[in-house]
Amino acid sequence: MRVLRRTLGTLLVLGTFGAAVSCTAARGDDARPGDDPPAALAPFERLLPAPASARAGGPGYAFGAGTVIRTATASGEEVRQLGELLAEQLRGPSGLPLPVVDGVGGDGIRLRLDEEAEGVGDEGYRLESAPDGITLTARTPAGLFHAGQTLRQLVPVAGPGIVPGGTVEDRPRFAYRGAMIDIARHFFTVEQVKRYVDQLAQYKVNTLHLHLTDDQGWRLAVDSWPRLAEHGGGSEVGGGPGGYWTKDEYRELVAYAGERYVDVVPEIDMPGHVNAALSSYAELNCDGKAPERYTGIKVGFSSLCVAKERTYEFVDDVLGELAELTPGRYLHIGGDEAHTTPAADYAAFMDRAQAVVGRHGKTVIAWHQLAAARPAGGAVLQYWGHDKTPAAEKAGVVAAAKAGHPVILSPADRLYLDMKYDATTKPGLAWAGHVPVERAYSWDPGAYLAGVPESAVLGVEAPLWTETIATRADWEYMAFPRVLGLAELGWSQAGSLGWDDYRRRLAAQGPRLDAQEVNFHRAPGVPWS
Ligand code: TNX
Repeated sequence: MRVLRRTLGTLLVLGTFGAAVSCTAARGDDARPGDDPPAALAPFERLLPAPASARAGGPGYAFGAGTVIRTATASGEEVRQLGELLAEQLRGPSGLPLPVVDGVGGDGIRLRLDEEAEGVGDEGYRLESAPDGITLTARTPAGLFHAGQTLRQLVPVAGPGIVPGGTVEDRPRFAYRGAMIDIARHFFTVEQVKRYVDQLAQYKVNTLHLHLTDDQGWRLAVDSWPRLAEHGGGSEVGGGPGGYWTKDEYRELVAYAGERYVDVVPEIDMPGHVNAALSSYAELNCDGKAPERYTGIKVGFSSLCVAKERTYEFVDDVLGELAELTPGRYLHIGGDEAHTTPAADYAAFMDRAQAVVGRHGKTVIAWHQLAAARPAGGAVLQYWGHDKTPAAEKAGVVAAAKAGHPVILSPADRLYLDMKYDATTKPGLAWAGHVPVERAYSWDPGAYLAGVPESAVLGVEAPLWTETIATRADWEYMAFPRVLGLAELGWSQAGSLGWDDYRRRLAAQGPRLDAQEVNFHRAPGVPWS
């Protein structure tokens, strides 16, 4: 009720693509500008990622025992299912039944698919809250899903009560907003990854990159080369048992992510990072001898045998099966740290691997080392350099971007979730330095690489490498809260970015993360309640 009284009749404008402009009345008379505790943020002010525009005003909507979620029959089964998912997410501990019913004509939460809706793009939406209900409008089901996630943030953590009156108009800055999890160095189950998908999707992250293979383990069953998973899956860093996903498990994860509008980008890392494969099949080795499985954390020592034709049969079989399992448009073929592969061999190998991806109807993503070889038409480069990356290496990426290759930005000293926050962080590495929460957030992807215009930036991604991460608790501790910054950098318009505003909105997510039992780092500099 306090929130309602506070926002009634006030106007808060998170200026369209501009800095937050708010009238102090929206924060309550007792608040001093600049130092409000997080609890003082009204619902429309605490949205994360920051929306393109939000105006609180007029009386709001009170959820009650009679509240229903409405979808138009004409919108089809997908929107209805989306309604069911939103109902499940909103029910929480509130005990409200929130049934999903046909027809958007009456009171309640209305999910309106409107192909003509203006200004929302493919993934954007409008949310309007008034006493007779809350209307979510979008051109696509993905837009409706994101609208629903915004609605979740407008209701109290304990479950729906009152949503203040107002309007949010919103759309993403970048199409690709990703997080990567490495299940090769340490094995994680589909259930654990599903939990991450839920955590990410609520902040409008729309891509999950799975690092499925590396020296220490091969994690996906391949019918034509069964020993990859059966033998190559049976190891991990530190000597644990490892594991692998069956094809059905992988499909289940892809479907689960899809229902949350998260695309899966699978990665088979080649021609380096392949000890698990080499160990599984002697014939993949130039000398015909299979090495032992590997459980350490060195990188850059293994390579497929570039000269052998059998290597390309392997690549074709593996990528073919993977393409068939993957509805998304991308296959990631790694290409990083192939330190034992001579440059000419590397380029020759990548030419053929890229062609295989194309033949299976997919688009290549590779780590930015591909820029030093010959990126195929349409190939996307994932940049993982950092402030100390040599200028010549950066220049190669800039040239590729100028030649039309979209770039995904994953600067290691900003977005690598395995970098320690500071010297006291127990898990993690520090080769790219320490990455405190402010550093992870405070940069502009549209202006990051000199010479790469915003139009060449497909988006941003935060990888989590797991050499030092073996448990869900450590995974969450390293990802949260930094991955929320990634979400905002990917979604929010440039003018809405700003650490001082962000850290207060981040603090306001604390109770939500607590309610979801996320083991997050209560980083200093954020006014957690
Ligand atoms: C670099 S990033 C790697 C990974 C490591 C990571 C550890 C990249 C493409 N290669 O193999 O796991 O550093 O931070």
